[in-house]
Amino acid sequence: MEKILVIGAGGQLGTELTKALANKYGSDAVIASDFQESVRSKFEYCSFRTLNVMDREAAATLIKEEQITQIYHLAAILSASGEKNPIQAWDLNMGGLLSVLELSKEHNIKKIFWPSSIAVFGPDTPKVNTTQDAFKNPTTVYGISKLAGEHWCEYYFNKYGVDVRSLRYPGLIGYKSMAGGGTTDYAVDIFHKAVNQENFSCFLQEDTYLPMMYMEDAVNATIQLMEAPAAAIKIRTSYNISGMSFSPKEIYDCIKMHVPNFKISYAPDFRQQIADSWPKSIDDTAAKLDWGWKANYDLTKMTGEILTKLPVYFNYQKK
Ligand code: NAD
Ligand code: AKB
Repeated sequence: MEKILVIGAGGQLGTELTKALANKYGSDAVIASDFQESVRSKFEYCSFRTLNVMDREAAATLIKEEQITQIYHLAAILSASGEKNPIQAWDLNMGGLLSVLELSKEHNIKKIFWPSSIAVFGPDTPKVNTTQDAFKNPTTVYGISKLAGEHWCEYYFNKYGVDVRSLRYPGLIGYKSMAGGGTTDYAVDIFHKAVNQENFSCFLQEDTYLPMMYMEDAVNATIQLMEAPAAAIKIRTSYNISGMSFSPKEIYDCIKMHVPNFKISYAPDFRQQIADSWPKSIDDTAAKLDWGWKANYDLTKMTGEILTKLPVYFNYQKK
């Protein structure tokens, strides 16, 4: 039987991915873990263990005790938080990954998933339909850690046969969990303001295009990648995947069709520079060819779905 450990399960992605894994493989097959005990209540449907990924001994004990066969390692400090605490971001993003890779080698873990990001690209990368192998000169500590992490994954695969798989996620947008510490977070926050009939102040300029993806597509891509036969995974750094691309003005206009009184203003801050260094859109031909990836959601379909489901999910009262 598979036994899947999700590290950093309490965050924006883990909240939804862990549930999808439990739905697919059964609740008994999934252990959610996070260093924040406070997220335990999100995981009433499966086991939860408090784990700091930097505590190698504790992680090794958990892996042995629970006979873990797969690891999804999600714990990281994202782009905007990383610029405030660069050394801490490097320590967690690199130290956590290296620890998981070593443990996977030592304990013969069958498969590992580790997310990379569009943050591996930099200001000199061609911005439109950025290709898999486009030039990369990341300027954030987050992007540097993801680019180095991609190469560590490839190294462990080539040198030790560790079956580690990875996706370069764009900004992820879902309605079941809040985003925190990233540059794309505005595209999650804007929906909460809209359904609560509050004005939204955007920290990016209105014409800042970024690659984005609906959470359901991201979760499906992740499970599809992990289910693919090993021989189909030809890229062992990380795959580009694409969902949609839009600017703050475009998502605002789309929401306004459902919420006519919704108002936005723009107050760009330090995150503008980060956004300006990233691609506007992504070419994901390799993921399509190698393991059949295809996104299901565009901006219109995602917006309609979130505006319907978010108020019910968070029990927001109509004003
Ligand atoms: P998040 O910040 O919402 O969640 C991270 C989780 O990790 C949190 O619950 C946190 O408590 C936990 N954590 C932090 N330090 C830990 C530690 N030392 N030990 C154990 N747990 C720890 O992040 P997210 O948005 O869910 O992102 C998950 C992964 O996906 C990250 O690797 C991120 O880089 C990647 N990613 C996310 C996005 C996005 O838009 N959300 C885009 C690209 C890549
Ligand atoms: C961030 O904005 O830092 C993340 C990402 C694109 O990696 N959402």
